[in-house]
Amino acid sequence: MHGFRNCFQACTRFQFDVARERCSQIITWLENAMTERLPRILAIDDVPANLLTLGAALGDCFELQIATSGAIGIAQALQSTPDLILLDVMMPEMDGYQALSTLRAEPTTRDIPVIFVTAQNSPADEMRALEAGAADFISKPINPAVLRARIQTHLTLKRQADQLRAMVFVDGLTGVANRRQLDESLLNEWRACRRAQSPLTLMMIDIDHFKQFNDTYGHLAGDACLKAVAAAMNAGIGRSHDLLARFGGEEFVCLFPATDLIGARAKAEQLRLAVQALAIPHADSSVAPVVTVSIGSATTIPMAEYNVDPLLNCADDQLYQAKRSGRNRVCSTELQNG
Ligand code: GH3
Ligand code: MG
Ligand code: MG
Repeated sequence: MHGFRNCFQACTRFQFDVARERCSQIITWLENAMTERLPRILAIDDVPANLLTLGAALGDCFELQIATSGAIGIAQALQSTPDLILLDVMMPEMDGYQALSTLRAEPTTRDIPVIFVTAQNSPADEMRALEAGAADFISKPINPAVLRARIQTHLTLKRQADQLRAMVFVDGLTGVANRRQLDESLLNEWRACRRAQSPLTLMMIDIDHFKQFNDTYGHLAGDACLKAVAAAMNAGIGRSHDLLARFGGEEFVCLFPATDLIGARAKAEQLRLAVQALAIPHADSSVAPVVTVSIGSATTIPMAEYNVDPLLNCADDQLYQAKRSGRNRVCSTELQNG
C-alpha cells in the first residue's frame, strides 16, 4: 500500500494533481478499511447456552462481548461502548425492558442500537419492545443468517446517523466547529467554569483585509485561505475542551475553559503566529505581505446564570481595538462579574 502511495505522490511532476488526489483518497479509504476493527457486539442473556448459540451465529465477522445479567451488561456497555447490543427480555432481577431504559438514560449508551432477542414472539411483545426504544426484535430460535443481516442493517443505520449528527455541528468549508456546536459548547463550558469558579476565555479572530484578498486573488483562493487558516489554528488547539469554531465569514471564535488572562494572551499570540507562519501571500495588505489575523480576547469567571453576550461583546470590543491599533495583533482583557 505504501508503494502505491509513493508512486502516486511521484506523479506530482506530471501535474496530474486532481487524479493524484482522487487516487490518494481511495488509497486512504482502503488503508482505513484494512485496519478497521470488527464491529463490537455485546450480548446480554442470563442463560450461558444462549450466549454460546449467539456466538456461533455471529461467526468471526464481529467481536463478541458477553454479559449474564442486565446489571453486568450495562456496566460493560458503559465501559466499552459496543456498536450494538443483543438483549434478552426475560432475565431475573433486571429484565430487558429495565436494562434498555437504563441504557437510554445514559449519554454514553443512549444511541447504541439494541436488538431484543427473545422467546416471546407475539405482535404485542414486539410492539412493546419497539415502543420501549429497541431498534429491532428477533424471536428465538434464531436464524444465524437473519441475525447477521439485521445486525448489519442496524450497524449501517447507526453509522449514517453518526455521520449526520457530526455534520450538523461542522462548518462545511473549513471542517471546524460551526455556530451550533459553539452555542452548545459555550453553554456547557460556562456551567462547568461557573461550578469550578475557574476562568473562561473567549477569543474573536478576524482575518485582516480579507475583502482585499478576495478582490486580488479571487473567491476560490479566498476559500482555500480560510481552510488553511482554520487548519493552522486548529492544530494549536490542544486540550480536549478547547474549541475553534467558524463564527461566520472570515471570523472565528476560540473557547478556552480554565484559562486565565495570562494564559489567554500566550494562546492568542500562538494562534496569531501560526497564521502568519503559513506565509500565504497577501500583496495588497497594508499590514504585512502575508495573511494575518487580529484577535480580541476576553476572560471571565462566570458568576451568573448563563448569559454569554457580555463576554462575546467584550471580545468583540477587544478585536475592534486590535484592528484600530494596526491589525495583526492581540488585545485582551478581563471581564468582571461575568
Ligand atoms: P478587516 O481587516 O477590517 O477585517 O477587513 P476585511 O476586509 O477582512 O473585512 P470585511 O468585513 O470588510 O470583509 C470581509 C470579507 O470576507 C468580505 C467577504 O467577501 C469575505 N468572506 C466572507 N465569507 C467568505 C467565504 O466564505 N469565502 C470567501 N472567499 N470570502 C468570504
Ligand atoms: Mg470580519
Ligand atoms: Mg476581516
